[in-house]
Amino acid sequence: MNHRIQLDIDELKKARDLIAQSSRVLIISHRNPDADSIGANSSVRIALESMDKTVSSACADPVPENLQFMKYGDQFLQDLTWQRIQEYDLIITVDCGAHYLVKYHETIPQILSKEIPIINIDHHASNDLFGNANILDREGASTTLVLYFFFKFLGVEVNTDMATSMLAGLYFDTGSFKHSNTSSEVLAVTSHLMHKGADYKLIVNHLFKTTSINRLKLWGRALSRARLNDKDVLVSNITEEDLKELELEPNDLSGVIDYLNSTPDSKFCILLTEDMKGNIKGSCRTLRDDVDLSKIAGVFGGGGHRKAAGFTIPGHLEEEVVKKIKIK
Ligand SMILES: [Mn+2]
Repeated sequence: MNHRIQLDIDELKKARDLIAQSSRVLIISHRNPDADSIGANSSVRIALESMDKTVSSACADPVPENLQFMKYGDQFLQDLTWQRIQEYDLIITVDCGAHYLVKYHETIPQILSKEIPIINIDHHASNDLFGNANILDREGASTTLVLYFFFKFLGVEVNTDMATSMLAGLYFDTGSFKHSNTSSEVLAVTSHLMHKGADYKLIVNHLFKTTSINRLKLWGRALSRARLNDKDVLVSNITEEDLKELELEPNDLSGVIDYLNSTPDSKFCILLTEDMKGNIKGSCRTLRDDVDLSKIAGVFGGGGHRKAAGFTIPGHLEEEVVKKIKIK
């Protein structure tokens, strides 16, 4: 795939005006944040501070420890109230592939009412344009790649810390430059970010070389349970019991899906995980161009991209259910 980022010029201008009119900005990453969402938040925050704005970062879920190496990665607000949010005159959401991934609206519905204007910056096919301005490329490799061109439009100079945060997002969302979204543009921007001082080694050490023995064991369980069902879907699962035994969290499975998604014999792969909160999380990946996983995940109320998507449904991975949905 050799996609090039295309952003709507009217939306860019709207966003620029909203930023110009603002003085206190709240940047929100999606629930269960990943490196792209945190990298985007960090780089937008640095950019806005260079414009003398007062900025806070927020996420409804805690920032995983291995993402806190990015500037401001350890300074995220988690609990918010409407009263607190009203201190801001602009909200920017980053990498939120649909409005509900903001999560705060579940307890603070006003947050998405646009009473405080919203700039929605994202790269998911599933984005439902919930912002006053929507800076979006539905086929972009990462939100930080979209930001690279947004900053260019705004005339913001990329400094070293921004470059590291932006490259972290790009590195993560391209599966360390292995996924099919790794275009010539991705590599050109990567080169430019490294030229700007992005710390590639720091990124690799935190996003890839962070594996504990128990984590390897968990991955081993996920890999050894891989099976092809009668529809040529490769399926594996991890239960709450697995996670408890190894004293790990669902986040510790991040990355294993790329190994499940390396068999050309399967149409797509799906990893079902109990999230320890009474839900089953499904992560789907495919190598094929003729499968649209965002649609398949959509059937279960989830979303994402054509080649990478996910969903969450309430329930447990009981033997009976596993049989019924033919994943054995
Ligand atoms: Mn992303």
